[in-house]
Amino acid sequence: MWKLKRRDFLKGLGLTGTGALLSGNVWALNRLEPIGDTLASEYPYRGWEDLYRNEWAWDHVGHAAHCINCMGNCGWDVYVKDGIVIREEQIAKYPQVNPNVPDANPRGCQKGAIHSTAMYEADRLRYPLKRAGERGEGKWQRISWDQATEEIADKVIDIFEKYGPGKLKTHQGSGNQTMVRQSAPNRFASLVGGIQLDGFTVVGDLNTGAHLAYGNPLESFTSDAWFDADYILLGMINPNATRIPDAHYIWEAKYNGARITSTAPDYNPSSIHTDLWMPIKQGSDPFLAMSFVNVIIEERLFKPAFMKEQTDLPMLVRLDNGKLLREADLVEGGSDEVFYHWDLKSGQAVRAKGSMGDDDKTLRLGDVDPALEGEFEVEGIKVTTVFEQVKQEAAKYSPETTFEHTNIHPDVVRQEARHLAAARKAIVMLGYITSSYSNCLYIGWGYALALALTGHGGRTGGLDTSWVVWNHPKWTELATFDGKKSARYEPGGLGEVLRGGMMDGIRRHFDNEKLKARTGFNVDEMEAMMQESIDEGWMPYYGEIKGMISIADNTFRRNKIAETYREEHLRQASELYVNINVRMDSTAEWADYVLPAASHYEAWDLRTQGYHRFCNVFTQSVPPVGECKPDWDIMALLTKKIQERAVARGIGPIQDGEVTRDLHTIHDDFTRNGELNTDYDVFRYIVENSPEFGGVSVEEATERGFIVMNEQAGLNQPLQKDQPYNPFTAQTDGKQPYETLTGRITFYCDHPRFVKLKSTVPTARLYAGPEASNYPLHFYSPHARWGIHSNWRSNKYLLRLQRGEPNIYINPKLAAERGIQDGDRVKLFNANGEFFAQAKFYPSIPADSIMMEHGWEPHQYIHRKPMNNSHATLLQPLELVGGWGHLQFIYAKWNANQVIHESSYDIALATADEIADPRAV
Ligand SMILES: Nc1nc2c(c(=O)[nH]1)N[C@H]1C(S)=C(S)[C@@H](COP(=O)(O)OP(=O)(O)OC[C@H]3O[C@@H](n4cnc5c(=O)[nH]c(N)nc54)[C@H](O)[C@@H]3O)O[C@H]1N2
Ligand SMILES: Nc1nc2c(c(=O)[nH]1)N[C@H]1C(S)=C(S)[C@@H](COP(=O)(O)OP(=O)(O)OC[C@H]3O[C@@H](n4cnc5c(=O)[nH]c(N)nc54)[C@H](O)[C@@H]3O)O[C@H]1N2
Ligand code: SF4
Ligand SMILES: [Mo]
Repeated sequence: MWKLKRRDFLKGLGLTGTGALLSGNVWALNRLEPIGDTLASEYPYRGWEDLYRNEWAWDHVGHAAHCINCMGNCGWDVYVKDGIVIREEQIAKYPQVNPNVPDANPRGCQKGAIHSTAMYEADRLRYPLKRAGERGEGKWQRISWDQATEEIADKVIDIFEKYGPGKLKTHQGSGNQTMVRQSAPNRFASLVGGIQLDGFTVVGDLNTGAHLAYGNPLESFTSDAWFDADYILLGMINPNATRIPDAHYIWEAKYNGARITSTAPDYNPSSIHTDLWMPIKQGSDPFLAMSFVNVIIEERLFKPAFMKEQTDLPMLVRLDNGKLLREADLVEGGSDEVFYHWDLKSGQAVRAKGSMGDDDKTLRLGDVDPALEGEFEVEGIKVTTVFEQVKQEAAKYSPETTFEHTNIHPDVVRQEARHLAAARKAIVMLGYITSSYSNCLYIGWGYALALALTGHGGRTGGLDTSWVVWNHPKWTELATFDGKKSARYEPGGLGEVLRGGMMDGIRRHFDNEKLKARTGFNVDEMEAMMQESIDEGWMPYYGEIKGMISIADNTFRRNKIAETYREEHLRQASELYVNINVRMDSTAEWADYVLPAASHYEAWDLRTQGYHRFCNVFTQSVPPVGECKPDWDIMALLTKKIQERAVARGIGPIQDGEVTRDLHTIHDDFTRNGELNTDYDVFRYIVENSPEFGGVSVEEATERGFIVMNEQAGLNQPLQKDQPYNPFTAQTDGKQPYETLTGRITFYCDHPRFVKLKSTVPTARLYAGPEASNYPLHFYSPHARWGIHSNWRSNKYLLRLQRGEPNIYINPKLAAERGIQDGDRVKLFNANGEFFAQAKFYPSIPADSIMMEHGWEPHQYIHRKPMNNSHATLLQPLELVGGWGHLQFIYAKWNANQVIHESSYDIALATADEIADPRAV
C-alpha cells in the first residue's frame, strides 16, 4: 500500500498552495513551501515556537498552599508573569523522613491545580462594597476602604453603646485554615468579646465518642503512620475523594500485606480499592461496632494486659446505684475524682492511680493486678467492674441480632472481628461524616472499645479521628490575645440551632414517637435537655445578637433549615452585617458591607493543618487583585478605625464581666503597638519565634516553601524526627494518664444524663432517617471530589469533570419505579420544602437511598433553592453534658455537633412548570 510520508505530504501541500495562489487566495496558503527536516536550521519559520516558549516563561516563582478546610495542606510553586499567576505546580520536594516509609510527594489535588484560574473568575471580589439596595438584592456600590471601615467602626461602637458587650457575633468559618489568616479574626474576637462558635461542632466535625473515650478527639495519626498498619477499616470515610494527597499511604500499606476494609452504604471511590466492602445500612454503625465488641468478648479475643493498664474496664462500679465507686464513698471528705480497682493479689480494693483527683500521674500498675471480672464487696458496698457492665451490654449485640439493622452478615462480622483482634497494628478510620450523625458518640465509643479490648493503642493502632493538632504556642498566643481576654465561645451545634431558629423546622420534620424509637430521645426531650445544659451551666449560650461580622464563613450555605437560619440572623443582626471574603459567596450576597480579602497566592501565611509534619509557606506570590487586602491587614485596619472613632466619641474602657473591652486602644492591642501591622509582620513573628520551627530563618522558609517541624510540634508526645506520629504513645509507652476523669480510656460514664439515656457504657442507637419521619428515602450528602465545600464549585474546569449542575445519585431501580431517566430533573421534598437537581444513575447506592454531594452554592440550584433549606438537624443531648471530669465545654473537644444527615426525602420527576427557570435549561 502506498503510504504518504510526512515530507511528501508537505510537498503536496506546497503544490496545492501554488494552486491556491493561482486562484487568488494569496492570504491563506502562499507561505507554504516544501521543507526538509523541521528540526534542522534550514526550517524557515520558527517564530510560532515562541508561543510555547513564552507559555513556559515566567517572571518569578512564589510558594503557597491553599488555606481552605481540605486537610490536604500541599505546597505549590506559583508561577507569576506580568503580575498575574499563570499556573501552579506541586513543590514535591518534601524529604523522606524514614527510608522504610514512602515519602509525602507529590501532594495536591485538582482543585488546588486550578486555583490560578479560579482566583480571576467573575465571582472574585476586588473592591470594598456597600449594599445599595435591600439585603440580598444584589445591588452594590463600590466604596473606599476608608469609608467602609469608618462606617463599620461606628456601627460596632453603636452596638456596644446601645446594648453593651456580647451582642456581636464575629464567627470565623472554615475557609481560613492557616496561621496568619486564622489568628486575625480570633484576636479581634478576643478583644471585643465577640461570639465565636466551636469550629468543629459548628459544621459537625467533632468526634465526641473519641473525646469521651480518650479525652482528646484531635490526637490522631499522621498519614505516614497508616503505612505500617496491617488492618485498616475505613469506617466512615472516603479518602480517595476527601483525603486525596494522603490516601496513597492506605493503599501502600497493602505492600505490607495490610487488609483494608470499608463500610459505606454505597460502593464509594475508596471502597472499590479495599479487600472487603461492607454495604452497611445508613446510620447503623454503632450496631456494627457493638457486634465486633460482642464477638471479641464471646470468643475471648481480648487482651487483658492492655485493658488493665490503659482502660477503666477494671474500675469498680457500685451495684446498688450504678455509680463508679469513688473515694468520697469510702472516706469522709474524699475526692469524687478518685476511683478503685480490685487487686487480685491482695484481695482488696485499691486506689487507681492517675485519675483527675489523684496526685500520682501514672498508669503504671506496679504490684497491683486489677480484676477485670467478678463481684466484690468494699466496706459493705457491693461492687463489680466496668468490664462486667460492658459485657452485659455487649451481650445484646450478637452479629445475628445486629444483622437486621446493619445488613452486615454475621459471618462477615465474626471474620472481621477476628482480623481486627489478630492484627499487629489496627486502625479504624472515622472520617468527619461520623460526627454528622446523631449517633456519632456511640460510633466512636463503640469502635474505641473494640480497639481497646484488642490492645490497639499507640504503636499498635487505634482510632483515627482525621485530625492531628500540632503544638503552636506562638500562634495560640496571638489568636487568644495571650489568653488575657477571651471571645465568647459557644458550642457550635447549640449556638446555630438556637440562634438560627431551627427548632420549628426540626419539629416539622420528625415524628416524635418514631424518633425516640430510633435515637433514644424525641424533639421535646431534646429541647428540654438543651435548656437544662444551659441552665446547669454545662454549656454556654449567649442569646440574640445585634450585629455580625463573618470571616471566611459560608454560613448561610452550610447551615440546616438554611433559609430560616439566614432570616433569623439577618433579623437579629439588624444593625450591622459585614462579610470578609475572597469571593461573592452565598453568604456575602446578604451583607451590608463586603470586604475583599487576599486569596491563597496573595498573602503571607503558614499552614500546618493536615496529617503531616510539613508547615507550608505562603510567600505572597502576587499582590492582591483590585483593592483586596490580606485578612490580617483588614482586621488591623478595622481596629484602627474603631480606635480612632472610639477616641473621637469619648468611649473609654467598657466593663465586660471580669475584663474590660478597650475599644479606644483596640488597634494598639491588636497590633502590639504597631509591631504586627501586616500579614508579613505576623508571618515573620511566628516563623522566628515558634519552637516547633526550630529557628529556621524567614529567608530559608521563603526560599524552600515549607518548614519541616521538629519534635516540639507534638502536643501529646514528641513528633520524632524519623518516625510517623502515632497517637497516645505518651500513654501506651510513657504511661502518662489520659486527659479523662479516670485517667484511663473511658468506657463508663455515670453522668445523670448518660444514666437517663441508658448510655453508661458503649451501646448502640440508630440515626433518625426515614423511619423517624414521613418521607421514605434515606439521604446523605457527603463531600465532593470537585470542590472543597463551596470553594471552586463554579470553576469552569471542575464543572466540566462532572454534570456541571447540582445532581443527585439514584439507584436505577428506584429511578425506574418513579419513571426517572438518567439526566432527568427531579424534585426532592419533605416537610421543610423541596429542591431540584439532575438525576445521575448510581447502581451501588441502595434502592431506598439518595446521595448528593454537598457544597453547591444556592445560586447554582433551580430557583436558588438549595438542599440545606429542607435539611433538619438534631443535637445529641449526651454531647451537651458538663460537670463530669473531661465532659465539660471545651473548645474543639467537647460540645454538641450540628448533625447533617438525619433528614429524609421523597422524590418525583420534576414537571416542566416546576422547573421553569432559566437556570434549568
Ligand atoms: N448538606 C451538607 N451540609 C454540610 C456538610 C455536608 O456534608 N452536607 N458538611 C459540613 C461541613 S463538614 C463543613 S466543614 C461545612 C463547610 O461549610 P462552608 O462554610 O460552606 O465552607 P466553605 O465553602 O469552605 O466556606 C468558606 C468560605 O471562605 C471563603 N474564603 C476562602 N479563602 C478565604 C480567605 O483567605 N479569606 C477570607 N476572608 N475568606 C476566604 C470562601 O469564599 C468560602 O465561601 O459545611 C457543612 N455543611
Ligand atoms: N475533595 C474534598 N475533600 C474534602 C472536603 C471537600 O469538600 N472536598 N471537605 C473536607 C472536610 S471539612 C470534611 S468534613 C471531610 C469529609 O470527608 P469524609 O470524612 O470522607 O466524609 P464524607 O465525604 O461526608 O462521607 C464519606 C463517606 O461516608 C459514607 N457514608 C455515608 N453515610 C454513612 C453511614 O451511615 N455509615 C457509613 N459507614 N458510611 C457512610 C459515604 O460512602 C461517603 O462517601 O472532607 C475533607 N476533604
Ligand atoms: S486544595 Fe487542599 S488538598 Fe487540594 S491542593 Fe490545595 S491544599 Fe492540597
Ligand atoms: Mo468539615
